[in-house]
Amino acid sequence: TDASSLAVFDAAVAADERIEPRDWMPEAYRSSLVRQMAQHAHSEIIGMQPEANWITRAPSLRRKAILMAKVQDEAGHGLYLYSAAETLGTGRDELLDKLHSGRQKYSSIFNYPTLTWADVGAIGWLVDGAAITNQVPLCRCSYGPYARAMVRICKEESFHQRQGYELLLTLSKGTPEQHAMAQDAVNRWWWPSLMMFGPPDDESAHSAQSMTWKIKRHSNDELRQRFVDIAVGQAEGLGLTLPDPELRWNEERGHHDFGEIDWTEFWEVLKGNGPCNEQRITQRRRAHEEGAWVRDAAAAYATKQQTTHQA
Ligand code: FAQ
Repeated sequence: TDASSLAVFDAAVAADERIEPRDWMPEAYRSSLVRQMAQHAHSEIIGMQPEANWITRAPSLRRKAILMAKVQDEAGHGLYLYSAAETLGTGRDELLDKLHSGRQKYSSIFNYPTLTWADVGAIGWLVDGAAITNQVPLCRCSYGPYARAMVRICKEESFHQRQGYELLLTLSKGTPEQHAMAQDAVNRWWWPSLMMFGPPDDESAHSAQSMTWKIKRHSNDELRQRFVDIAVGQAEGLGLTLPDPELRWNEERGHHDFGEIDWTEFWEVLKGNGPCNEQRITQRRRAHEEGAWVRDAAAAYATKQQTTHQA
């Protein structure tokens, strides 16, 4: 019966065991996981766009090769995550359709423009840094396929974060113009990076339930605080300033206090009114249409292989 299945499920979650695709699970657990994993997968593939804009303009062959590898990794992360979501019974076609028709979200961060080369560094340092802070605990997510995908993704994200830091450090120690460019990029990416962790806990619709199910292990505000605490020391190492006059160490809390996030801006970006929402989704739909022949060819090839092997 459902009651005894639920008891088995609850006991497994309580004992920190993994829920696997064939295990019984509450429908709401399944749909919330699909929601989060799909949003995560969409973020990876939409997230390729802001940086891909700089591949042809990278300042050296070395930088170009590194950036191409990073953007390809992001495509790979999208694929692991769509595959992990498929284990819950939702196909990639369906999820992509929801992205293209605006029924599923992707991270707010990718709706901001990459104005200069230094933005590639700021994305690596701050956006990948925020992504790792949020994703390391997801390696212990109760759903097995998502947790396992996250292990590999985190390793690659950590390389991405390093390359961003190293890029920014090079600019920061360069000419005064290069230093200014690095500082300007950090000024523009800092606050949007803090928004990646989601709304404040008291406005986070899914947090309580997701934490009970051990999909999420920490609240949005806890992870945001962790990220701020890490970033402060790294900014010092870079010789750059974080654009927040209220940022200071609070001895009593053992954490940094920081200024108020512009939540109006966050909700506007989620509603589709960020600086690049339109451009990102248009580009994504076009890429999907232009890739139709590849999907058709791959399907035709698979059918042909199957018939050849059967014969
Ligand atoms: N943007 O109740 P909560 C990357 C939505 S990293 C857009 O707190 P939840 C790597 C939320 O979906 C970025 N929407 O939600 C990379 C919900 O709406 P819904 C991707 C947001 O799920 C780097 C509503 O607000 N990482 O891609 C955002 O408990 C560089 C209420 O929020 C992940 O997705 C936002 N920032 O917590 C790639 C990590 N925040 O679904 C390329 C996995 C919230 O009801 C280049 N996801 N919303 O319509 C998570 O950890 C969680 O889903 C949170 C949100 C923490 C993002």
